[in-house]
Formats: sequence, C-alpha cells, structure tokens
Amino acid sequence: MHCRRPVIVAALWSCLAVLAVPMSAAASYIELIDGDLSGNYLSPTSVALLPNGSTTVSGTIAGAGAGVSTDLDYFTVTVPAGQVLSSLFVRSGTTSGGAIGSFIGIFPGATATNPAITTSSDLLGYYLFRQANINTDILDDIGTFNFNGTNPSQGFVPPLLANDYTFWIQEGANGTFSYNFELVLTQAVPEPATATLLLTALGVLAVRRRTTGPRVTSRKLR
Ligand SMILES: [Ca+2]
Ligand SMILES: [Ca+2]
Repeated sequence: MHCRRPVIVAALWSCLAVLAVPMSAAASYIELIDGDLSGNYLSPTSVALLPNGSTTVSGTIAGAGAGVSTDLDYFTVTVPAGQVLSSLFVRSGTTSGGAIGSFIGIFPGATATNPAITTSSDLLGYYLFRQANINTDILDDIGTFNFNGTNPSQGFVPPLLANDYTFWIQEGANGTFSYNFELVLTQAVPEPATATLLLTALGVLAVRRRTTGPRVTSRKLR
C-alpha cells in the first residue's frame, strides 16, 4: 500500500509525458497518510522515488531525552539506472530537535546497521539538520559532515549514483519533532571517461569515412 501512491503518480506522469503536457513531477511518502516509517534497521520502509522529479518524505521522530530515541525512521530508496540523486532539500514544516539539530544519515544498500553499535564510518554520510536549513540542499553537507571533527563518515560528493540507499532519521531530545525532505532525481550524465571514449570512437569513425571515401571513388574511376 505504501508504494501505490508514488507508482500511480509515476504512471500518470509517464502518460502525461507521452502527451507532452508540461507539468511538474512529484511523488511523496507522508507519514500522516502512509503510516510511520519503519523503526527496524533491518527492514526499512521502501519509498519509491520519482525519476526526473521530486519525492517528498515527511514525518515525525521522537525522543525521550538524554539521547534516547523512541521513534526512529528508516526508509530505503532505489536510484534507478540512468538517474542520480542530485539533491536533498529541507522543506518547510521541519522543526528538528535539541540544541544542534536532528540526525539524518545515509547507509549504502537496502538495510542499515544496528544503531546501538553503529559508528560514523558505517555511514556514507550524515548531518544534523535544523530549521535554518529550510529550503537548502543538504546532500553535500551529509557527504562531508564530521561531528566534532572526530567522527568521519565514508563521505561522498553528490550526486549519489544508481544504487540502493537507506536513510536513518532520529532525535534523542525529549519531544516529537517534524521533518520534511524533498529528494530529487535527475538524469545521469555520462562520466568524463565514457564521454571521452564516445568522442574517440566518433572521431575514428569520422577518419575512416574520410579515408575510405576517396579510395572507393578512385577505384571506381580506374
Ligand atoms: Ca516516524
Ligand atoms: Ca518510525
């Protein structure tokens, strides 16, 4: 049931795209409508991302204070072949918690690791988001953040390429806090090496055409 809405929206978008009707693409997972995201790091909720468009993921996390999280949210996304995750915007409605913000982390693959023993290096990246981040893209911050300068993640430079990724959102301060994220998929561009190979291949073809053309003509003339 959780996947139906994005799938239907994606199908609608495909139809409209065929008809060349201009329209902004969007999909969403809203906890208020779709239910609480999984708190099980081994079985995150699957959230479908809309290709060449935006997917909103919004909900709440809760804590009991002293770093104890009582509602953790895990969700897995698949960045399909030919697409990249280019941005993650913090949108309005985000409250976050504590003095330094709420936690968001990204694991490579379709599961997370046990939060009781997870270290920063298990994560591709992580960040402490807050209201000041509203309407900014924090994907690059997630890729470079290093709390206290002593907790490095694996690190990455956006965009995130085609693969499965698992997001982990939590807050240990006392209370319930809202988040509202926009994940943006865009078309992958060929890597420079691939582009160079293509250009080289095209160049070889062009040279061959130039060299074979006159020879054929001269044979015909003889
Ligand atoms: Ca939740
Ligand atoms: Ca949850």
